[in-house]
Amino acid sequence: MNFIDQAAKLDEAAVKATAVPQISTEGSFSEDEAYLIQKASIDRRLRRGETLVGLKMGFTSYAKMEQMGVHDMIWGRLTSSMNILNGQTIQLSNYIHPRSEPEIAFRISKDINSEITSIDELMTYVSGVAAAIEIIDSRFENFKFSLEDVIADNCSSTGFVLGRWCDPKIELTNLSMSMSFNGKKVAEGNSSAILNNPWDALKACTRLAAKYNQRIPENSIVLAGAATAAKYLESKVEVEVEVEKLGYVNFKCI
Ligand code: OOG
Ligand code: MG
Repeated sequence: MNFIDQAAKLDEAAVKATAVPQISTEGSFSEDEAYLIQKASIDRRLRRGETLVGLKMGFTSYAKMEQMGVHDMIWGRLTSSMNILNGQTIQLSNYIHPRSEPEIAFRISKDINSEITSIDELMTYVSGVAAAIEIIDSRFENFKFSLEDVIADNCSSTGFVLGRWCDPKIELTNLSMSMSFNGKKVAEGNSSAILNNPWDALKACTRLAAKYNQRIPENSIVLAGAATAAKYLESKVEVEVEVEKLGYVNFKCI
């Protein structure tokens, strides 16, 4: 397994919006090797001038694990080019087979360099929480992958949209979360589907980031993972996510 070649293949697949075969069909590789490929592909983006703006958690809800047939938490990196503004329009031709999903985002107020196990302590590192949408676009054909494949592919990340920042003291359990396409509900869930409490997803993120020597920088964001299954995007659709108490966030597709 040549990490650099695999990273280049996945990065080019994203740039060209063209799917590639799963890496696992060439032979088995470990989770640690998958994270090395992810890091090498993100390093290519950073060399092009993008900056690291956050981390994301994946498969923190059963709805997502069931949809994708993968049963372990994963984490990936978010870069500046993935940031889509609230209300912005995206062009679907820039993507392979994009899907969107409802999320909750945390805004990190000071560097996190090690695992933080207490939610009270974690709260001292967070200056805001927001309703968010993640756009995922697996670089693998048919959106099919093994756990190692999807880790190498930076957990399918391609975009994220943030709503308005809210007080982090707002209770994040048991909030209804829904996503609609042109005003029609396409996914409904609850924030407690995210590891029973989205703060536990941030806690898990501090553990995994520390394990892989990834600092969670001041002013970066962390996505907790989707509460519902993701839905394929279509042209002329306005996607809106509502999280109870946190409000609305949206983007449009052409
Ligand atoms: C992998 C990304 C998972 C989440 O929120 O669970 C994820 C995928 O579903 O392609 O972002
Ligand atoms: Mg997600």
